[in-house]
Amino acid sequence: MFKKILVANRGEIALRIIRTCKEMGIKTVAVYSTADRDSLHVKFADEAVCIGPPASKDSYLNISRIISAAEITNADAIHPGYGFLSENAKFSRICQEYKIKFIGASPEMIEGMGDKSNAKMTMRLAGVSVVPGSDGLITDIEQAKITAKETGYPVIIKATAGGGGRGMRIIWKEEELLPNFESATKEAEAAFGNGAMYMEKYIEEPRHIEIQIVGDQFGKACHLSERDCSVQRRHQKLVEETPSPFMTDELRERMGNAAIKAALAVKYEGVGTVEFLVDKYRNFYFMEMNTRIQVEHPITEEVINYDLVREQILVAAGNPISGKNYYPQMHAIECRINAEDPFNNFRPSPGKIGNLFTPGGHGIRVDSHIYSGYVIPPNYDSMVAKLITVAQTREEAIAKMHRALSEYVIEGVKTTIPFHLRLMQNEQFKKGDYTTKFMETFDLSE
Ligand code: MV4
Repeated sequence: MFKKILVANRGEIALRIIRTCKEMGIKTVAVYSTADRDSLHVKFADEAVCIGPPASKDSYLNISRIISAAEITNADAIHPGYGFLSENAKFSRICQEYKIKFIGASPEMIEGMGDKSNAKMTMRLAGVSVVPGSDGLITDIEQAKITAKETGYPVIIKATAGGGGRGMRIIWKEEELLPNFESATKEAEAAFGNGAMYMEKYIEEPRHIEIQIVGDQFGKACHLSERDCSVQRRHQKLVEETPSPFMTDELRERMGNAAIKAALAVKYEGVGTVEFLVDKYRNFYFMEMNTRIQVEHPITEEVINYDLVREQILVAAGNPISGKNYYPQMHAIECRINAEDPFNNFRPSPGKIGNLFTPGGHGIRVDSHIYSGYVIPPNYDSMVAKLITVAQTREEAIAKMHRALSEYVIEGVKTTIPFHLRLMQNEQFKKGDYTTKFMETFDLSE
């Protein structure tokens, strides 16, 4: 087992990882930017190394500084959390070269899954269902026209280096193809340094349902059921829940098997997520594979009673997985509490936290790094807490969430708590009747 893990992240996920390390008897090293010197991850870790100024590129994204911190503290592994360097192939490769275990995917896996068109082809060849469309990349407008006609409008073009909605265009008729192909290519070129595009049939009003998987070094893989992440705004998830209100035992079996097939096809090691789009007929299509621990992992932990970070560390250290699938025994919901003003277009609201009261009681989990007096820096993600409820039924989990949200006091900054309070009372949400289009019509004033 590892003796010392460097946590190459900040905020709640850094704390989350440090807590599990403590429980496993593993020493921890925090790294921090000057903006985070008063952060809890710095206080909770056994050692802490300042790695630079606030800008992410000079600190949490700075590979040489993080490797230096691992070298001087003698860390034998690095946990990257989510975001930052968690899916950076170069970082994973450099860790290998320095003989520091990267608790995440191999560089080859990150590269293979990071190229979305390539990932899709890999999955199609493995027999996982994918959205109909181009065979790999679209290289010119004539090919785009032919493929669109064959696929049938509407179609969607996506940047192969993309993800999170950037470099993506929906096209309803042929006239719109050329201008969108050109602008999306330019956008992708500027954002990712790679303008290559592929094309798919556009699935209208899909649900975003993902399957948690875990694989080991011995060629075994299993699934840990789904999370429904359809409540999103501008590709930012706001609420996640498991089980999905749209799920059936039969669909879970089919999606779980597809996710395992995906994992086995790439010999996946560690915890990962296979994202699917699910249409109203319960057809599902492979979208992307995430090779990291995700923000929303706690809801899975709560319904199957399983520590995913512990599992990540155990698998990275060479331990075998149990080899059985896990099914939700409870219902869990996560609300992402962001320092943003929901009444002002979710505009970020950094600043100093005044009075703070955190909800508690039966079935409540709060993953957060904030405290009274803490200053939320403007340089990073605006998420300040994840409020998770777990109960026997969806109705109870929603009622518990409403109760917890109404107890939560975060003074000094605007937060998304008022949004979540309204969402928990929304009839459509309460019925579980929502798709990725839900937030486009959700009215905060109701
Ligand atoms: C799609 C789609 C409809 N049809 N692909 C958005 C981000 C990227 N991961 C995939 N995305 C989508 N791909 C086809 N063929 C609709 C979306 C999409 C979406 C997907 C998941 C969650 C929220 C979304 C919001 C808008 C569009």
